[in-house]
Amino acid sequence: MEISALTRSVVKRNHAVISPDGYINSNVPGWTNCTVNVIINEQMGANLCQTLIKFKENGQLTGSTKSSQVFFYIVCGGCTATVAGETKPLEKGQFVYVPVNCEYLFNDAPGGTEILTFHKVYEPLEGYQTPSVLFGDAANVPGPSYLNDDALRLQVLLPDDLSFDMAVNIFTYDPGGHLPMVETHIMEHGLMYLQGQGVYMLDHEWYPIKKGDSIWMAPYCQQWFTAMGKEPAVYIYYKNVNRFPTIV
Ligand code: UGY
Ligand code: MN
Repeated sequence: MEISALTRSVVKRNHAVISPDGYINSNVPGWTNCTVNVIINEQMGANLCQTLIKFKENGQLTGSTKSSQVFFYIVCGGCTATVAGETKPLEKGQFVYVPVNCEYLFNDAPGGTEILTFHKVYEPLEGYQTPSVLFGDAANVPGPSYLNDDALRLQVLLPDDLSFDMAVNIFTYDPGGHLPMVETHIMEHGLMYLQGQGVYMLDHEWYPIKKGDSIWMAPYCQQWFTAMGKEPAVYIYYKNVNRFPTIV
């Protein structure tokens, strides 16, 4: 028998593991006929926001970005996205990057469609233009091996271009594949598992993780992962990049 007093979720000073069993929905103005879970945001101590939206019948998201850019990724199902006047159908694995000060509408989504979002306050860079709207498809993004390890593959979804101050990547680990070292870095992460399972080490604590789970890693949260099970483990993750790293 499951016991409802237990969860794998934890929220700590410099990391969090959020499993879907503890989701409580938020009402977001303009996002209608859908459930919204704010999985990571500044209330937690983070500098990013990550949400998961699940559509019911006739769900839609309308609004406009302000000082934050938003990356929308179709986890399952599909929809029609209209961003800055450009309309495209989106299905599983496809995405759209919505820059600051930009209107958007997501509709025509069958019930059960899930969209993951990453939000970050945009930091302009002198001499570079603010990025424009970008539609893409993870299926068309190459996944070269990571640090010469064929058990690990990394897909970089946004252009490697200084005008962007956030990266969104998909990391695939074959069973038994693992990060080649414990990472200790200033960049922050938000992530969600799209497939598989494994064990994440965060700040020297060990967590079993599986599809549907999300993780927040604050700057300098030490991190390592190994995939377990019979299928590759896959997560999509956010990282802040390309800006002067300190005010000191
Ligand atoms: O890009 C990264 O820092 C990545 N290797 N980190 C991670 O997957 N935890
Ligand atoms: Mn990292």
